Amino acid sequence: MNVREEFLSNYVVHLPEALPRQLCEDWVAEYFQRTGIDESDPKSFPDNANTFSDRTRTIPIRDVAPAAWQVICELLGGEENIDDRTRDFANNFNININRGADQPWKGPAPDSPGWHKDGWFFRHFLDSPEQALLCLVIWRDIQPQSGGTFYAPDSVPLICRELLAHPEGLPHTHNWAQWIHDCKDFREITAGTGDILLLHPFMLHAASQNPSGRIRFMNNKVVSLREPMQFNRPEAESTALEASILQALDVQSLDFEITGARKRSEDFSRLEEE
Ligand SMILES: O=C(O)CCC(=O)C(=O)O
Repeated sequence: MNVREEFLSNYVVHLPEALPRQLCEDWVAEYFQRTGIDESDPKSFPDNANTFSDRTRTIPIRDVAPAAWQVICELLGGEENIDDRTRDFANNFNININRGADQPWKGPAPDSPGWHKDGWFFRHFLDSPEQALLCLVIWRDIQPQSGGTFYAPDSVPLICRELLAHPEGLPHTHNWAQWIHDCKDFREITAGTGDILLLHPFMLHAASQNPSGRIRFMNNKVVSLREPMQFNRPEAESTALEASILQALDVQSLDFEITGARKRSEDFSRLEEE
């Protein structure tokens, strides 16, 4: 199966060892050195332990993970389509030190807390360019029950239909999670050091508990398009992302027009007025 077919079948592509192991180990070691956190000593954990770390390093995806960059470009119809501001990896890790570690473990299910669609910095339309992929970068291996993100592949068609029904656009605070109750396919990410998972941008997902005693190091890297998607190109010219949305809506082509104004924060910060 090529990556386009894989994305169309699963709404996710898992790229093992896409980043060099040594780089991952160096960046994780630098985090421990910089923060003074000792994984074996909970007294060294900060108060808000499960949040983003500071960004001190940045590197172009093309240079550090060329094969992954090629796949990203392939799914989005070519490098020229990708917003220049979203072409780097950085070490502002999503840290999960011990989320919910004091509670009994519960696997992914409709009642897991925190299901959401990503994109707090823009108003959401079916063709929105701002969140074109959910790129999960795994800096250290994630075993089962160790903070791997939960996701629900069969949420994608439901979110496509919700967006199609709202050409006026929806705020990022919309109740996306209502659709999780119609999903049946619930998964938990497990991955190796340096793996990259490219999830469909409409995928409902949620943070999970991490009772493992091992810090989960991940980035959720937004990749944006320069221009809105188009759903009425000749079939062979649709990008894999566009084709996945047409497939999810069970149509060959779509004349989609937005009826409300696009809105975004230029610095990717949370849109407050929404
Ligand atoms: O920390 C996680 O596993 C989930 C992160 C997440 O949901 C997000 O960044 O949108």
